[in-house]
Amino acid sequence: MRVDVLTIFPEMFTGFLNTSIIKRAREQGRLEVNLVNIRAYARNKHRNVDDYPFGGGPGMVMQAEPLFLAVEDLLPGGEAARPPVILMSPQGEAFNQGMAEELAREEHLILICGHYEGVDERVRLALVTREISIGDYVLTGGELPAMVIIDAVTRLLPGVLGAPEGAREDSFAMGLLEYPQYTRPRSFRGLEVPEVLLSGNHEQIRRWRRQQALERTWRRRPDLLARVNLSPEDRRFLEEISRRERERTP
Ligand code: 4HQ
Repeated sequence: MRVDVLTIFPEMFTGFLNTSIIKRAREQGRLEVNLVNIRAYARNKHRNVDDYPFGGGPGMVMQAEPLFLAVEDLLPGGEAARPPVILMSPQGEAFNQGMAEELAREEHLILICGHYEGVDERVRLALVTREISIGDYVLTGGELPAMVIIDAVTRLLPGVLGAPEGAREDSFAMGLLEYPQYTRPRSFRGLEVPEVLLSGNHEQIRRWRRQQALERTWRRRPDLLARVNLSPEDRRFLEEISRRERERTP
């Protein structure tokens, strides 16, 4: 997959792109990230890419022209399918695992990192095909959101994670939160590893993990349960914990 990132701070990506799984995916040729400095497309000699808002008010607005020129430079018309042009914005659709899976099926993405009070509305109207938010809080720029998207998408690309189930078995792919994990030693400062995990009984371990994932999700993120495929055994278990809870707090 190729990802073009339009940014005024390309240096923010250096550590991210040269670390761990993202670095390896790039070395393996599974991910190619092309950092485009929006300032290279500024018209005035000061390389400004922002200006005052029409109508007045505080702050500055990112100009349309440098972003249009940058995207047009990336799409000289040769590419048959137009890649998604994604703007990072708190007004976008909330990013989730389903969107990461969808984006991971694309050959090419263009990510636009905004700054200042936002971007000229004509960028949204005529350039952007999708707006994505990584959460309900305000950041100084779209660079961290772009890295979040690249990270979540890259681990889903074929061959990037060692085991092929590695990416699919995890919590959000199953729709549930993760079960508790333990490693050596068996006893740490008086805290013991649950006996069942040492039992070697794989059917019991599977059931325990499923129940832990169900209970955690029920307690912390009950909203997620609505979209999970629950077996009759899962339903019986959830009935049981909710009955126990009702008895504990009448
Ligand atoms: N931004 N999810 C860029 C965000 C944001 C978010 C604020 C985007 C500043 C200029 N982007 N503008 N949350 O907070 O995507």
